[in-house]
Amino acid sequence: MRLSRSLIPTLKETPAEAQIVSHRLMLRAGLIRQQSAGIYAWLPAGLRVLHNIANIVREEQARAGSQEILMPTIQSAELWRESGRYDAYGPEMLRIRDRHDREMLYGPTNEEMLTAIMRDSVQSYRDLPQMLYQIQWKFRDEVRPRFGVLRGREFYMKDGYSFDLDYEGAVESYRRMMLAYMRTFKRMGVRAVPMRADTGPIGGNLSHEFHILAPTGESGVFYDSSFETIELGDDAYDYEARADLDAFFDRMTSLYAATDEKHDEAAWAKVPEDRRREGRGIEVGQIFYFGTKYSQAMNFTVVGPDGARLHPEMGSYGIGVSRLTGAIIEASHDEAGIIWPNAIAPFRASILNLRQGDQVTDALCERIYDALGRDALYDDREARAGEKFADADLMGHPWQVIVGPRGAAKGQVELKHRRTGERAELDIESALAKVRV
Ligand code: 5CA
Repeated sequence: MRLSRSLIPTLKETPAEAQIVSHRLMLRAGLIRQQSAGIYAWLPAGLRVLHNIANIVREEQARAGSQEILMPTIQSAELWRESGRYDAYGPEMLRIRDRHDREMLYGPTNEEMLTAIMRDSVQSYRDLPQMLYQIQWKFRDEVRPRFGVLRGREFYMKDGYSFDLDYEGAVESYRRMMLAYMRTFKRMGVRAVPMRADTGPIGGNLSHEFHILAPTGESGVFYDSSFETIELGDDAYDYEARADLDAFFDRMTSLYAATDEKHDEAAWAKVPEDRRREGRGIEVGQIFYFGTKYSQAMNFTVVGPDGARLHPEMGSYGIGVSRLTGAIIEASHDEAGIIWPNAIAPFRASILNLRQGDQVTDALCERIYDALGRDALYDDREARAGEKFADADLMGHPWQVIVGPRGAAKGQVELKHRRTGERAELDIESALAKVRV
């Protein structure tokens, strides 16, 4: 994209309303704009980030055997009365009436809807197990929306659901998702630690939250420092081998890690003192096993192998896709701005034209821009070099291809790596080769 023709409205000033660094940087880098409390519009560069995150989620869900669907954001109150959650959910639920005075709501999650879809479509034990997910907007009327997209009211979530015939199958699905989550976060270039967690309004008695460690996190967390160094999303484990899923789960859960709600002083005391870490985390995902809670309440049964009807065992699995954009920035930035992990960055490189209007410099920039295509953001604005440098650091693309008239005359550019700050004078082909890796 050419910056001169793009809506990437960077800001020099720090917006007064933003209390934490990711919110400030998302506004300053022109990724989002607030529309109402906790409700944001995603501008072109921000939407690229959101799509990059969602696509990694998609690929890893597919590898784990989950099928993508899309359910509506608006749901009927009737559905939620079946499970008893319409009243139980309280003021966090946005309730709406249509023109016929029918009670509707903007979905905060979709356990009821998918249970009803399955009830209509699946009759026999032969149709199970199944895993399905969607990536869709949710609404929760949070008491205190804050920290930008970290705690929004409207937010983008991956919500997945598993249906199994028995407890053993449901545990396998749960472990399968834990492995998928760890691979998902690893590919995003962040470390997320699985922690024993409370289940809240979703229900059930087994749950893990996945936390990116950051001092600005809303949750207090206690964990074994081994989580700072061990391999978290290992490729060696095979989804089709139950023993692998069990071994991975044991590895992840044998080391202590819990949120403050689930913190257990007796177990904590057994962690060697020099490995005890107390800190803060941003919850970027949560998985739940809740058995037959919804299949019973909503009377979803299948005919079992012996002819008797049984209630499928369920779990649900969330990832905060929009929250991740902020969480990744909390974990990866410096004084000058965002430092995007490669897989997430809106563009692989910024091209900085330091002498806009100079024939040789312009021609070289165009050549590089042609070669990189949609992976590059070309700063072709009539602006001072200092401004271009500052904006490129703020926007945080992994590479900056800096083109000035002196280098251009020799067919050379300066290549800067955003994360390390390393700079090198290179000919164009070598610079392109590095950016493309
Ligand atoms: N039904 C289950 C799993 S599909 C569920 O709703 N789980 S959840 O409540 O834990 O939400 C899943 C993820 O969505 C959370 O881990 C978090 O990363 C994200 N999330 C939840 N509330 C918000 C919010 N207000 N703003 C941004 N992200 C949120």
